[in-house]
Amino acid sequence: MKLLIFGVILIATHTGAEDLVQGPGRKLCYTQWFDLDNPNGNGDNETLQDLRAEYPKNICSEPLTIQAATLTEVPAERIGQVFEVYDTVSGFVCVNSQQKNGECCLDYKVRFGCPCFWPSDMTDV
Ligand SMILES: [Ca+2]
Ligand SMILES: [Ca+2]
Repeated sequence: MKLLIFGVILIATHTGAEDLVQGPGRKLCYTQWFDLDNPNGNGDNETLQDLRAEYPKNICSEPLTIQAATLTEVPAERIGQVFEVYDTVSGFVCVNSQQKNGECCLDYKVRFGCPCFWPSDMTDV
């Protein structure tokens, strides 16, 4: 009886390990860069909602990462401006009135990291 229980545990453990090995890869592929809006008006709005409307096939349904950068290729994190929205669910929004010293937002572009099996318009990292 003890031997049987030991055997069952062994099989269960083994199956779990196999699942791990065969689990889906998490390799990331980036979309193209998107720049829909300019900083005029109330700010620079690169929301996922707007981008999906404009490019319905180019962004996976659940992006894993988002990157924003200025049009001169500087990562948004290094600029030091305030971003109202910067996430994989809503996209990116910089509001002019939230910036220091009456500055306007710079013009930003965004791209998304998707699982690599997503079929369209992907470039490798
Ligand atoms: Ca604008
Ligand atoms: Ca922009």
